[in-house]
Amino acid sequence: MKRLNKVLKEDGVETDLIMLIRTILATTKEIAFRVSQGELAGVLGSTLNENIQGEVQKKLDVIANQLLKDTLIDDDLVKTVASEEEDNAVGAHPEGKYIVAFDPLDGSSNIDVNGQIGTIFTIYPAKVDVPYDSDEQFNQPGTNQVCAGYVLYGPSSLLVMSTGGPTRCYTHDLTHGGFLLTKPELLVPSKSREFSVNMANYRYWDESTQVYFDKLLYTSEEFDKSSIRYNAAMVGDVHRILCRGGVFMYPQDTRAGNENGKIRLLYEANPLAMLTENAGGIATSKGRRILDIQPDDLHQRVPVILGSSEPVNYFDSIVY
Ligand code: AFP
Repeated sequence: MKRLNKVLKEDGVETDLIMLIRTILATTKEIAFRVSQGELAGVLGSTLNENIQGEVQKKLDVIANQLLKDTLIDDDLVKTVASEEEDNAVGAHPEGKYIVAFDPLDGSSNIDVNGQIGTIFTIYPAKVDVPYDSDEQFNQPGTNQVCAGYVLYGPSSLLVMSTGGPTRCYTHDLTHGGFLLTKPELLVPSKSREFSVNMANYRYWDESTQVYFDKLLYTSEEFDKSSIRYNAAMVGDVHRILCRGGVFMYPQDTRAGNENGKIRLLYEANPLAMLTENAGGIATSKGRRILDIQPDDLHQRVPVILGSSEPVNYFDSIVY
């Protein structure tokens, strides 16, 4: 099995980007260790702080955020860092070549129940025409991403990543400490009857979204015998979809603050959309390609549907 470094070199990834990816992954290995220690590490439970989204931060989130932030700020290649857990972009090195955004622990409600969680990251080229410590560094569409990936802390730690080419899956080999290529190219089948959606939000959805689900659940023959699989961790749901197909959805709803759904564009929707597209799936928001959205806020939320092309297109044809 090939090591990550070798694969990246064979893929023609430039050396600086490889170095930066290695820096991020070294930190995720430390996070993986702490996650695996569970309660023994004394890091479960909530702190009393709230993050920018008004959510109570979990201790492990805070630690993962600090680890990633510190390592990235130390790296000369990095100009700016953004995180789900930071109100604003954090300046690192004015001459840095890249900017990095991350969700340190996606699915944090799963931390205390030993459920699936993961770190999502995305790398863009730095802008030269705006200050190095400004949020505006990240006002770039997802099509500008030079690398997107996640590390899933499950029964084994997996890295799923694309540097513009195929979406590849690597497994963390504890015997030598590196990531080994275990699925060279993930391919999302175009059809699937599996759905990842929080159905308890049905009453808050707009009429056309409800109509779609009514068809799906009660009348559509095509989706007869469909199944719901929902993790409350987008990273885990998207991983299943990348492995065997399906659809992840988080539509907008009428609850205060959810007018654009819940999923953050920069460090959730965009990297996971790039991984999905590069595995042959599609990812849209209100009928538009997610990667084409021009962001206007660091913590912008967007309605999301992504995964197998046929059911995603079917949703968009009914709702938009
Ligand atoms: P956190 O990273 O704050 O845990 O948020 C997770 C998430 O954004 C996404 O990963 C889940 O799919 C979604 O929230 C779950 O939201 P609901 O609890 O509203 O279903």
